[in-house]
Amino acid sequence: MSSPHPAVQATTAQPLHNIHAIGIGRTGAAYVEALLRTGEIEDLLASPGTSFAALLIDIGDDDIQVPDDYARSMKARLKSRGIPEERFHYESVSLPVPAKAALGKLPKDAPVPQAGGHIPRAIAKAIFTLNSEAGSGPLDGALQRFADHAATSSLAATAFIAYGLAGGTGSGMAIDLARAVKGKLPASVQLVGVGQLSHSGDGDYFNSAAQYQALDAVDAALGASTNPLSGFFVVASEQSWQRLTAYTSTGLKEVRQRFKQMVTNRFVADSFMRFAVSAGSTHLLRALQHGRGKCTLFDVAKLSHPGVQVLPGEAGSKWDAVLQQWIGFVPKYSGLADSFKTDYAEVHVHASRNMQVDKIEDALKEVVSSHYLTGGGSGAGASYRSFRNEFFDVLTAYGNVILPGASKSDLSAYAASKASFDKLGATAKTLEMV
Ligand SMILES: Nc1nc2c(ncn2[C@@H]2O[C@H](COP(=O)(O)OP(=O)(O)OP(=O)(O)O)[C@@H](O)[C@H]2O)c(=O)[nH]1
Ligand SMILES: [Mg+2]
Repeated sequence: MSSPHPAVQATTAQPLHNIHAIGIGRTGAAYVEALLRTGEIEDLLASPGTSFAALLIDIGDDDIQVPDDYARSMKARLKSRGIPEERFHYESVSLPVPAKAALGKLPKDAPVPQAGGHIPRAIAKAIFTLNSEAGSGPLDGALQRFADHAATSSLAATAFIAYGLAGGTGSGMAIDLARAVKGKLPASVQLVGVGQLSHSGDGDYFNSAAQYQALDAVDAALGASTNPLSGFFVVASEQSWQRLTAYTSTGLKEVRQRFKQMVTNRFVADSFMRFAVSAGSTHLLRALQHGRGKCTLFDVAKLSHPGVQVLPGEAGSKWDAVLQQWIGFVPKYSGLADSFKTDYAEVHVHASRNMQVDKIEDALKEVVSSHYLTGGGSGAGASYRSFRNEFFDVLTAYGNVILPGASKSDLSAYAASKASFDKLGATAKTLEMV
């Protein structure tokens, strides 16, 4: 699927910008997969001098196989379009869980987890260290090859490190990995973190203890003198989950739940990466300039889902009412505490041409400004920008709401995740605490 949105093709109007990505764990894999699957990167690689490096790291290989397939077919597509294959580098690394003795100092009663299940953060971190020995560790080699490929292009670039904040594998490794790869990347490549928040359909992962520690680790890294990150996007998935699951109750419960999880996470990851590469990454670079060393909230506010609440062919007035209703839900599901205020907001609306895009833009501006901008949007220096894109699916509308300047305590998930952490016993706490 490739977006018909014309700005994507407008690569001659602005300097080219390369995008690279390292995904860790299941969520990280979805972000890398988004770049391999949606076609925008492929179009970018048609220009001489560009490059794209992708690296996937996980413990176990359950969540690596599908992106591996997409990488193989992307290589084939590049070949069929006559695009030099050497512009694209892809590698996936599946790490084993070693014997307990190899994992360093752990509490005596700590169970050794199974690859494929949740790996506590401390164990993920230990596995990272074990495989990162300079010159010989498999991760050290993979990071070096990733960086070497990024260095084959002299264009400015952004390399993402993407992962799920609520998991253990990605969140336990991400910051150490950021430091390790930063030391290998050329100065022309900035490193940017992307951490996805859990949502209320996530079962045990929802506001997990790991998420509390993960947010602490991001906060600490951004504040450190050795901060390797030029920005950090916290991606909120709750509204996409709510929009898919509200009013849908057919199907077998187990199957339905897994399917909805997959659809939500793919939608959110695709939306983020579509934003990151759009308009030659000029939107991404502008948003990062407003980051001010804090987190930038990226809320994928889904407003409609095909065939839910409104059916194809139903009157436009019904569409309008549903879109307005879900715009009103933005503050409820954004993941930001009510007290959060910032001086800049930008919103990217994606809707089909038969929806009333003006009305969507106006309502989003009203809701986002009044809730989050200093002085309700009229404060000194407060600014709001809106962009519209035509979406290929005529029954889907969503807005990416981008709000920079958030600290961990501005995220409602922080206190909720801390409450999960506080409930753990001493051993479990030690295992998530790094
Ligand atoms: N159920 C489900 N959840 C997903 C999927 N893709 C991403 N997630 C999200 O994954 C988050 C948990 O983090 P993971 O990415 O699974 O964690 P991990 O880095 O693999 O770490 P582990 O806990 O060790 O497996 C949850 O908040 C989910 O929303 C998916 O396809 N299915
Ligand atoms: Mg995992």
